[in-house]
Amino acid sequence: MGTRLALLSAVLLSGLAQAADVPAPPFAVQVDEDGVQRAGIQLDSYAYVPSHLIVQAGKPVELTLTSVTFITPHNFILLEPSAGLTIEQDIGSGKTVIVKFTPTKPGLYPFYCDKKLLFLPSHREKGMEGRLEVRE
Ligand SMILES: [Cu+2]
Repeated sequence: MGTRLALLSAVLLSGLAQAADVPAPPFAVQVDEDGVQRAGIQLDSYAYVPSHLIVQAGKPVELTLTSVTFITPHNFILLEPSAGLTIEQDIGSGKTVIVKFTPTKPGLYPFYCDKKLLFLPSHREKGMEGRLEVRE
């Protein structure tokens, strides 16, 4: 037990050390006992953490989107109607919103924030983008 904890700490610490330059590994979402795939995503300026989630097709997904920004509003857009994905959700600064959907088709689908101030690049262009990987 102690060894496993130490190992886990080492993995977490090395992950933190690399966070700045190496993309985090994909996050495989677990299926809860009630069959729902639940995960949380933190929204900051300008990133989603985690930014790459893996879920299974045909099972409901619940994403808890939590903004940790002080002023800047963000959103979560995932539009792939052919895969059952039509999400356009605003998340105000400091707010938490839950979105529910069931992906119907395997694939790799981008999600992003399209907020922008007039004449400035969008948040997506500043790197606020992630991927939902739907597996068989
Ligand atoms: Cu944004």
